[in-house]
Amino acid sequence: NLPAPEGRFNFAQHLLDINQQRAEKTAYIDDQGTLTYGELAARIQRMASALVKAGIRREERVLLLVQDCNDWPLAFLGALYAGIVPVAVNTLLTAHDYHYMLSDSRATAAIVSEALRPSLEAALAKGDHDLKTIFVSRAQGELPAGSVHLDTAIQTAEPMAQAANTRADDPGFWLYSSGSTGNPKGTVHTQANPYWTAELYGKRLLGITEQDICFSAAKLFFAYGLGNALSFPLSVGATVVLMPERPTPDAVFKRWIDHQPTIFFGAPTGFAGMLASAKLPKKAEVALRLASSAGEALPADIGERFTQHFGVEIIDGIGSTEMLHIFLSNQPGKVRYGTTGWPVPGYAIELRGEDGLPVADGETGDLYIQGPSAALMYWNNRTKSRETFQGAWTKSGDKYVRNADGTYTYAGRSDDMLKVSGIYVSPFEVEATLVQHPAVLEAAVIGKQDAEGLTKTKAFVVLKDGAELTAEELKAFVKERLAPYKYPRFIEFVTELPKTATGKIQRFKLRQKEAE
Ligand code: 3SK
Repeated sequence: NLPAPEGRFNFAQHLLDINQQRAEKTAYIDDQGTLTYGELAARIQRMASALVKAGIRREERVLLLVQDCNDWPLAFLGALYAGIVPVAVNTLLTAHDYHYMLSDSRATAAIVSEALRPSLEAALAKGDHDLKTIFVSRAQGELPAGSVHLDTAIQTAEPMAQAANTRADDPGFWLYSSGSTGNPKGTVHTQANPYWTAELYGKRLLGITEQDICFSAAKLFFAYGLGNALSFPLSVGATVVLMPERPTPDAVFKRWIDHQPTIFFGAPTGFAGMLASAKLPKKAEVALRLASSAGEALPADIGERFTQHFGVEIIDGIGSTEMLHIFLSNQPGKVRYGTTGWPVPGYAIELRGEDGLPVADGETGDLYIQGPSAALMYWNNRTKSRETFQGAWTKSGDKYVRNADGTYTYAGRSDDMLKVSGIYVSPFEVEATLVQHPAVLEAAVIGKQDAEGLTKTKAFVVLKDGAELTAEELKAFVKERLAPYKYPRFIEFVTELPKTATGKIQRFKLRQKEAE
C-alpha cells in the first residue's frame, strides 16, 4: 500500500523535495567538514550542469571511483538528477579491473578521488578507451589536460533548475557484482529502486528517523553502504558520517566518540574485531541505539556479546547487489540471533529444490526473492541475466533453510564464491593469480571458518620440483596483483591436490579436511 513511483520520477529530485525545509540541517560530515541539506541540493544541481557542460548526455555512463567523503553523494545524485548514469565502483580494485569496467560500461567521463587517479590513469593507459573529462575530487595543484577539479567544475556551473525528465523504470545507476567466474557484471538499477529500499527496509523495518545520525562501515560503492549512508538517511532527513579509510576498530571507535552516531551499519568480521579490541568504548561513551549487519551470516555469539555490552541489538539481514539492499532480516525488538530473521515486508522469499519446486521447512533450498527493488539486468550479459533475473523472481545464489518459527538460517552459497569480511572473493581468481608465481605448480582456494565462525580464505599450494617459497612471499605476490582484500589469509604447502579421475580439483575434500 505504498505509493509506487510511476511515470515521471527522479530519485535525486525526490530527495531534494523531501529535504526542502531542512536547508540548514547537516546532511553529511566527513573528515574535512560538513555539508548541509541546502548545500547538498545546490551542489547536486551544479554537478548536473557541470556534467552536461562537459558534453555528457542523458543515459551515458560516468565512472564514479571516489572514496567515501562529502563529494560522493553530490556526484552520484548530480548524475542521477541529470539523467546521466553513475557507475559506482569499488575503490579497492586494480587498474586491470577499472580498464574492464570502463570498456564494459563505455563510460564517457569519470569522477575520481585524487588518491585513486593513478589507478584510473593506468587503466586508461591500457588503451582503447577515452573519456571526455575526468573530474578529480579533492586534488591540490595542477591537473593534466582533460582533468578538472571537481570543486571548480561545480562552482563554475549554473544550477540546473529542473531535474531530467526521467521515469521510475529508467536506468538510474549501476553497481558491479562479482561472480565466481568471468568478469564482474554491470548491475543496472532503476531510478526508483533506491526509493523502494529506503521505504521498505530503511524506514519501515529499521525505523530510521530524522533524529538519527547514521554511520556505515560498508562504503558507498557497495549496495549495502549506498542504502545505509545515502538512500535511507536522505529519505528521512537524517545526518550521515562518512569515513574514507578502512573500517578498522580504531577508525570506527573514533567516529562513534567524535560524532555520536545513533545507527551503525557493519559486517560480522568488523563486529568481531571491535569486540576483541581492548579499546572497545564503554556503553556510556556512545549514542548507539541500533546496529545493522550484513555481508555474511552473523554468528549468534557476536550478536549476543554486542547486545550485552551496549544494550543494543544487531539487526542481521541479507541483501544483494541485484536486489540493491536487504530483503530478509531480523527486526528491531524481534531478533533471533543465529538466523537471518524473516522476509522484509514488501519482499517475498521462496526456497526451491533442485527440481525447481519449493522445499519443505527444515530442508535446504536455493533462495529466490521477489520485490520491487530488483535490478533490470546485467549489462551486456544475457546468459547471466537470464540465470539470475527469472521473471518476477531473482535467484540469489545462497542456500537457506526455513525454520518452524518462520525464520531463515543461512546454509552456504550455491556457487563457489566466498564471502570474506562481507566482500565476495572468487576462489578461481585467487588460484589463477597464485599459479602465476614461477615457483607454484598448482593451487586450490577454499573458505575456512576461523574461531569466531567467520570465513577466511585458505590456499593449498603445490610447489614445482625443487622450488622454495614462503607463505609470506606468496601472500605479497598475490597482494601486488589482486585487490589486497583478496589475498589468502592462510597458505598450506602440500605435495598434491585431491582430484577426480578427469583431473578436476575436489575442493570439497579440502573443505572436509579443514572441518575435521
Ligand atoms: O551482503 C549483503 O548481505 C548485502 C546487503 C545489502 C546490500 C547488498 C548486499 C550484498
